[in-house]
Amino acid sequence: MSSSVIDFVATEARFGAHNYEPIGVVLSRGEGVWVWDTEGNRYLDCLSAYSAVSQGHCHPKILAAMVEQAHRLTLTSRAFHNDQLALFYEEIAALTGSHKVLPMNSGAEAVESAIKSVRKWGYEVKGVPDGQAEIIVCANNFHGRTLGIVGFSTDPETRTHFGPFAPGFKIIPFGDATALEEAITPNTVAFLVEPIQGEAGVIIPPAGYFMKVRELCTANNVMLVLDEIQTGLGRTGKLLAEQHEGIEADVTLLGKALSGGFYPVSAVLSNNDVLGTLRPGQHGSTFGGNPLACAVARTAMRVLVEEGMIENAARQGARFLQGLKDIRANTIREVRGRGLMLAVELHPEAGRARRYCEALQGKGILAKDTHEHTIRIAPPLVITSDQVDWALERFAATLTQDFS
Ligand code: IF1
Repeated sequence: MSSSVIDFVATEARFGAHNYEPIGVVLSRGEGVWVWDTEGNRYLDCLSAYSAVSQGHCHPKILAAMVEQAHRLTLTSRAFHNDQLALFYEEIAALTGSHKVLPMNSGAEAVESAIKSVRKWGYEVKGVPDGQAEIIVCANNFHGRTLGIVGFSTDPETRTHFGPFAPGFKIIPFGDATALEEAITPNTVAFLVEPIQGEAGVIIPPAGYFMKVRELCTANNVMLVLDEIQTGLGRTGKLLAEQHEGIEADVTLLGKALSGGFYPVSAVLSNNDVLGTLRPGQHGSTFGGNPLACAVARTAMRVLVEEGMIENAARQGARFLQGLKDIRANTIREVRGRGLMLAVELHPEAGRARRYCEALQGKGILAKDTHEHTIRIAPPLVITSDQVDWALERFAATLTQDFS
């Protein structure tokens, strides 16, 4: 390592809260699927900033939109109208088929906003007695880091010593429709769930699960809230992961790739009157819906569609998944994935996934472990067949490597 790398790492460690443990690479430039470190080494990015950079690093059209808008107007607050918000609403509604939009910034804010909205809907429309609203969530969920959200996490690392937490959440197993049926009461206002559990290790629910979930929610007047912050906007090979299940959520949450990684932009979308319960002054955000965010998001959505990234995610995802399945290595326990949201789960005896990620780094690939034994793979949706094959060669070499 050169002295400059040591300096960046040491300085971060000296001044920063140690709430991350990054792989020892200092990145300074990105273009498409590639990133470069401070020493000029090139890597294929198989994390895409946790799926936020789906359109590829520094996409030229999103960059141009951002720069152009930054020259004109960046922030007005919602105290005044701006000439980008209406266009953002129109375009995101047309893309997703939603009627109402609430713009926020981070993913966690979108989740919090949805929780507030479905509770309000529960009291004012469904008729739940005040203070009694229940929201059902799944074990091993990941919806963000705010207090409200970590309060219903089941991951000890995420929640320990951050309490006390807010009541009103019931936790059931993921992929178990009977558990949902049993958990619903007259006070249940919503079921909040990821279409595919990301942090849990890319867990795909059994076929038919979401059909049954949809039926149960409709029958019991329970809002189905799908957290598509990671799965949405093409990541799984469809615009929304719900399309794989043949269902429609009542409330859909988007974030991450909504800006192509340029800026935090998130949104709550609803196809009924959930967002309609919010009146002036009852919810908001200084930055939510700002013209810079809207201009960036409009272009991020446009290039996703115009440049065929969603279809490419389906095609390259299938190629990547098959290629991973074809690797004969006794380190591999299971390979999972849909579109370009992939994971390799290692046998516990193979050692920590982190070591494999470090070995991949040495071969020019950046990937991220999740939990002890799973390597998560989520490259930008602009990846080509040649690049998938290039990556597969390196995954094969790494997964067959003997670390003992
Ligand atoms: C971290 C995982 C990914 C999310 C879903 C909401 C949010 C996220 C489904 C919150 C955020 C991130 C954040 C990052 C790790 C990460 C992650 F490993 F935890 F699961 F992407 F794979 N809903 N996911 O996945 O969005 O507020 O961060 O904008 O370290 O917290 P945010």
